[in-house]
Amino acid sequence: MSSDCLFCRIVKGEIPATIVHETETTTAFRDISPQAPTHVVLVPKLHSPDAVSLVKAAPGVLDDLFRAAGEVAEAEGLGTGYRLLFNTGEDAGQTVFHAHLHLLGGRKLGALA
Ligand code: DGP
Repeated sequence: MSSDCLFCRIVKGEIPATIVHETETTTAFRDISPQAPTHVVLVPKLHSPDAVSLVKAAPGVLDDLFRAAGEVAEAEGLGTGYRLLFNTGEDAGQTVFHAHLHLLGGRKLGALA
């Protein structure tokens, strides 16, 4: 946990967020700036700056994130499809340097840029 990391602070409950799912290793909450009718961010409770660092530090946690994403997608009724993505690094548009998996759905999604 890092005291100056936004997502660590959401995980700890210091900053409010709409939590939709929680497991031993993962917290999932609605994105503050949704890009689709359903836009949930799934974050490991363990601080790691991006997904590749996370898989090196704690490989099982990545499995947990994807499992939790499937559970959220089912709960949100996204049976016709959804997108899971990690922005990794500044050029990919990553703005919060605590690994997080975006789950987007609820509309037809366009091609990736
Ligand atoms: P990325 O650009 O991949 O680093 O995604 C960061 C996401 O985090 C972005 O879609 C907006 C979201 N976000 C940023 N600050 C907050 C916040 O304070 N609360 C919530 N719920 N989401 C946030």
